[in-house]
Amino acid sequence: MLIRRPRGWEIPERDATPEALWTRRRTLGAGLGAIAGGLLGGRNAIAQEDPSAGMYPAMRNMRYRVDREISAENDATTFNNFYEFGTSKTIWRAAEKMPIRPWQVRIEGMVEQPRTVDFDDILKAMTLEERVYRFRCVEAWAMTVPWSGFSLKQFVEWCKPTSSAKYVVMQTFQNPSVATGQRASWYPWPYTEGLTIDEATNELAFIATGLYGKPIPRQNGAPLRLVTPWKYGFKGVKSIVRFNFTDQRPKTFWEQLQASEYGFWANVNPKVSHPRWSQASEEVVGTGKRVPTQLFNGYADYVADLYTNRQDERLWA
Ligand SMILES: Nc1nc2c(c(=O)[nH]1)N[C@H]1C(S)=C(S)[C@@H](COP(=O)(O)O)O[C@H]1N2
Ligand SMILES: [Mo]
Repeated sequence: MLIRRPRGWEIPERDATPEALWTRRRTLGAGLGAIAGGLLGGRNAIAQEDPSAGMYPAMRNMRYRVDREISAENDATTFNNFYEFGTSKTIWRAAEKMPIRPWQVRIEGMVEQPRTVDFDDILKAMTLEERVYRFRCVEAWAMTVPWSGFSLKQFVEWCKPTSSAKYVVMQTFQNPSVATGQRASWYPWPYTEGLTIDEATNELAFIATGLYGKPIPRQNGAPLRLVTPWKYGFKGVKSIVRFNFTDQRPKTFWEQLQASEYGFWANVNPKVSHPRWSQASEEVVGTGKRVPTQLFNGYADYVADLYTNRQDERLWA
């Protein structure tokens, strides 16, 4: 018997997080932000200096719906993973030291013309939108995050890779004088991640430059970071300075550290346990609740086809 399950983008309006709730929160957030900025300066003053601030909020793309509430902004911006600034989850203050302008991005390898471009020129060339995505860390916690930015597909096409390119490798900046975590020489800095060109041009792959309707904070990977919602969070390399198009599969940061636990593909699968814990359920940060984990983090309709010819590989972290 064939049971037809609605695809993600066919879920009726009533099942998605109500738009009104989000709009109200955003207005409220902006009001509070302005007050805090006036009274306290500090974090908000930094946000206001950002030359891209006027580009947000971007219009939300309603094709991507999530049937749970958007996480509190404070959770998403104070509970982070960014080893360049320390191995704890509270690195947001340390990350404030990271300079994010000027920010040059190198596009190189198998492309028609290698070049170095200014981040703000990339922003101007791309179509900005907002997407609410499920977000699942390999450590079995999860959030629901409104990212703003552009599709990686649009960016890849703009880079003009040649037909020999099979992967796009992305790397974080290297600057141990501000990123003190990089003084720990046993880590394979700079943080390196990669996708196949097929994955990078899947409609879900996204470069986030904003968060909660504002430029993305440093602790979340300013000024640009990868978001691949069907994969574990460690694929989402932050503060990218290099896109290298190549025919060689890269050895990623976590794969170099512990290949038996963190692989190249890192697709979310509740049935395949991490060697040290189960992936069957996840804790939704801020709710105190555990919920069942979904195959490809709920995005199988969009991405399962990418892997039909790769069944002999270790697709699940
Ligand atoms: N450069 C860099 N990128 C990184 C990491 C990191 O330590 N360094 N941590 C990864 C991990 S394990 C996760 S879960 C996400 C966390 O993103 P968030 O802080 O926005 O929640 O970033 C990923 N990207
Ligand atoms: Mo993670």
